[in-house]
Amino acid sequence: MFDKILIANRGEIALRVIRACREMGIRSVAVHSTADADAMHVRMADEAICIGPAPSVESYLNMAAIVSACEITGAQAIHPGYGFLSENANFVQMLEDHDITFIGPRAEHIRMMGDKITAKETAKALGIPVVPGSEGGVPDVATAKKVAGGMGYPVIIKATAGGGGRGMKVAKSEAELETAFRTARSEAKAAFGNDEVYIEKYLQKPRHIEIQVFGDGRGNAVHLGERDCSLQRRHQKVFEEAPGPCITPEQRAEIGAICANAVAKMQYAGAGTIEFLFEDGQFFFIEMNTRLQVEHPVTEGIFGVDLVREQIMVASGNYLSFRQEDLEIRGHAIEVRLNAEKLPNFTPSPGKVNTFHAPGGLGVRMDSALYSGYRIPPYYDSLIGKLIVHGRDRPEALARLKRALGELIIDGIDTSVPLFFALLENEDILTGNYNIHWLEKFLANELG
Ligand code: MV4
Repeated sequence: MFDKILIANRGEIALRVIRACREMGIRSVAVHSTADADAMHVRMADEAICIGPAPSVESYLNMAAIVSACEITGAQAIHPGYGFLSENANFVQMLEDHDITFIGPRAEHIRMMGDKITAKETAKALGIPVVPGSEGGVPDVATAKKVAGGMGYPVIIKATAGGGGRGMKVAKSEAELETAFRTARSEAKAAFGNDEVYIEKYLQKPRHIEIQVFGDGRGNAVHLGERDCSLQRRHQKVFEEAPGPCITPEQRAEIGAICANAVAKMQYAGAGTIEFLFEDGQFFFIEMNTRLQVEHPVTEGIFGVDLVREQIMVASGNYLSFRQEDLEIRGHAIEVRLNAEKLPNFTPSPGKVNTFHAPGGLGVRMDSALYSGYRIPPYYDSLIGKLIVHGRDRPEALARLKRALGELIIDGIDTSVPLFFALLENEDILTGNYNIHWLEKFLANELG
């Protein structure tokens, strides 16, 4: 086992990893930008090292500085958290050259899933149901028309190098196809330096259901059920729950087994998420994320496992500490993302937090790097914490969420908390009756 791990991240996820390290008797090294000298992760880690100025490209994305920080402190492994370098195959290769262990999958799997066409082909070959669409990339408008005409409109054009909603265009009819195709291409070129696109049948009212998987890199793998992350605004999740309110135990067992088998066959190592669109009782693969996700705590809540501990165990060469039959769902968990944003336009609201008081009590978990007197810097994303609740069933989790939000005090900045009070009054939310478009419509009608 490692005796020192460097955390190449900041904020609540850095704390999350430091906590797992401490429980495992592993020393932790925080890295930080000059803007984060007073950040909580710097205070909570056993050691801290400054890796550059405020902009992320010069600090949290600065691979050479992070490797140097490892060499100086003697850390044997790096946990990347989410975002930043967590899905950067070149970083993983660089660490290999320096004999530093990356706590995550191998570079080949990160690269494979980063290319969305290869990801889809791999998924399909492994028996995962995929969205109907083009065979690989679509080189020109004429081919696009042939492909789209063959499967029927509407269609969606996506960037091969994209993901997470960037560089997508919908065409409702052949009349819209040429413009959609050309726009998708040029946006892909501008955003990713790669203009390759592919086409899929556009699903009109799906839910976003993602399956948590875990492999040990030696052909053993499990699934930890699904999360419903349909409530998103501009491709940012705001509310996530597990289990999915519309997924039956039979559907979970079936898609879960398919995913676990695929991950085992790939010899995938560590935590992963297989993303699906779910419509009319059917799952359609869209992407795989090769990292720990922001919303992992809802899965931890219902399965009672520590996913970060497991990542560290597997990275240091251990087999998975649980088998599929050991994993049983208990109750229901919900996470809400607390952002430093001013409603109704979600304008970033950094600045000084005069008072921070976290809620507590049975079934309440607050993952946040805030403290009273902390000044939120303007350079990074607006996530300032996650409130996760667990209950014996969904109604209990919802009631607990409302109670916990009532105890939370974040004074001095604007936050997204009022949105959650509004959601908790809504019949569709209370019954689980929502899809990927629900939140945008709600915001346009109720908060606009
Ligand atoms: C789709 C889709 C409908 N049909 N693909 C957006 C993010 C990226 N991960 C995939 N996305 C979508 N792909 C097909 N074939 C609709 C979306 C989509 C979406 C997906 C999940 C959550 C929120 C969304 C919001 C708008 C569009």
